[in-house]
Amino acid sequence: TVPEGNEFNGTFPEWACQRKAKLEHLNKKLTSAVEVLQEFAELRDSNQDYPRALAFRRASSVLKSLPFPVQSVEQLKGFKDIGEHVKTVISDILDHGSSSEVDDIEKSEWFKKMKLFTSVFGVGPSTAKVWIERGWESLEDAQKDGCPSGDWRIAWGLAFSKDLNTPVCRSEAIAFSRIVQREAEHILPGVITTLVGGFRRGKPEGHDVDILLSHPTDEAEIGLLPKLIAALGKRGLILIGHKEKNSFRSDILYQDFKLSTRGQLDHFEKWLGICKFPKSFSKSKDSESNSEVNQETSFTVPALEATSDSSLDESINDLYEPKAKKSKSSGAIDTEPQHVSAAPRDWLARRVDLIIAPISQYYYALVGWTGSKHFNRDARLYAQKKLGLKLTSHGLFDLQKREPLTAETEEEVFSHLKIPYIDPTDRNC
Ligand code: 8DG
Ligand code: MN
Ligand code: MN
Repeated sequence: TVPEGNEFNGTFPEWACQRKAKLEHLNKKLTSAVEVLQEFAELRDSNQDYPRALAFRRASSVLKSLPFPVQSVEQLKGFKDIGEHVKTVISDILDHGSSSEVDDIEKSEWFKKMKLFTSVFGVGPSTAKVWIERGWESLEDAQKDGCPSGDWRIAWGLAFSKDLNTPVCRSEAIAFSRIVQREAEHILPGVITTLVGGFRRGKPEGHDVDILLSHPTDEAEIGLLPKLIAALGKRGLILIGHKEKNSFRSDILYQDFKLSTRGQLDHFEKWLGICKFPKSFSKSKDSESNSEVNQETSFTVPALEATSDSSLDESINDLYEPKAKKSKSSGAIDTEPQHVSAAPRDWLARRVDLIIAPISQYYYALVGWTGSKHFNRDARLYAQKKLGLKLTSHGLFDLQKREPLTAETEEEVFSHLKIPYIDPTDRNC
C-alpha cells in the first residue's frame, strides 16, 4: 500500500535535527536532483544568504528521512518544507524519469566551470566567478597564471588538484587518525583524538580528514598543536598548512547573533592544510572497513590500538621504523608548490583539518564538527527559534540569563536541546 503523506506527517518531526537521516535512503534519485538545484542556487547567489538554496536543502532533507520511496507527489501533501517548485521537479522525474530544469543546469557551461573551480582548496563562489569573467575554462588556465590571488591555499590547491579531487577513503582517514593519536599521545598523554566530519557520520569517502583533539584536563591542550604539527612534519607527513589561533572571546558570547552562512565558522585553534599520505594508506584492498562494527570503534581513536586491517597496520608501522625516510626537508613548508609536484612520489596530497578544543567546549565541538552542515544549520536555527538559545561549536548559551549550558557528553548536548539523541550516522540530513 502506498502511504499517504498526510497519513503520518503529523508525527514527522518538524526539524531536520530531530529526524534520523541515514546515508542510504529511499529517495536518492529525487534528492540528487534537488541537490543540483540547491548547488546552483548556492553558486549563483553566493553573496546573499542563500534563501533559495536553503529551501532546496530543507526539501531534500525531508526526502532523506521519509520511510518510503515517493511514488506520487500526493504523498508529499502537508510537508511544509516541500514547496511547489520542488513538487514540479519531483513529478517530472516520477513521470518522465528526469527533470529538464535539472538537466539544463547540469549541462550548462557556467555550472560546470563553477563546480570545477570551487573544487579547488580555497576557491569559493566569488573567486570562481572572477576566474570565469577572465575567460578561464580549465584549472590549467588558472595554473598558468601562477598563484592567481597570492592565497597559499589556492596555489597549493591548484598544484595538487588531481590528488585533492580524488576522494579520501575510509582506510586513509583511519590510518592517518591513528598516527595523529600516536604522536599527540606522545606529546600530551591522555589526549582525546576523534575522527570527525563525514567519516564520523559513516561516509565511505570524503573530501578531507577532520580530526578533533582535546584533553580531559582543561587547558592541558594549550601548546599541543604546534608540537603535533612538528611531529607530523618529522614523519614526512606535512606538505603545507597554516595554523589559526584560538580567537574565542567570552565577552561576545551573549551578543545576539545572526544565523548566516558564516555561522559554520568557529574560533578554535586549528591547522588547515595538506598532508602527504603514503599511498599504502589507501592500498588496503578490503573496503569492509565500512562495516558497522568498525565504524563504531574507529571514531575516538584508542591509543596505539591495532586496526582490524593488518596491511594498514604495516603501512602505519613503516613510518615508525628507523629506516623510514626522515629527510627533514620533506616538510616542504614555504617552498613553491611547483617544485614539489614535479618529482615522482609515493604519497597522495590530502586535505586535513586538525581542531583543538578545550574539554569544556569539546562535546559541542564534537557535534559541530561531526555535521552534517545542514544538521548544524538546522539545529542552530531550532535552538534559536524554539528555545531562545544560541548554539555554536563552542557551546549552548542562554542569552537572557547570560550563562552557558555545559555538557559532559554528546548525549547531554542533545538533552539540553530537548531532542532525542541522534546517532552520528543518522545525521546525514
Ligand atoms: P566531506 O569532508 O566528506 O566532504 O564532508 P564533511 O566532513 O561533512 O564537511 P567538512 O567541510 O569537512 O566539515 C566538517 C564539519 O565541520 C561541517 O559539519 C561543518 C563543521 N564546522 C564547524 N566549524 C567549522 C569551521 O570553522 N570551518 C569549517 N570548514 N567547518 C566547520 O563546526
Ligand atoms: Mn570533512
Ligand atoms: Mn573539513
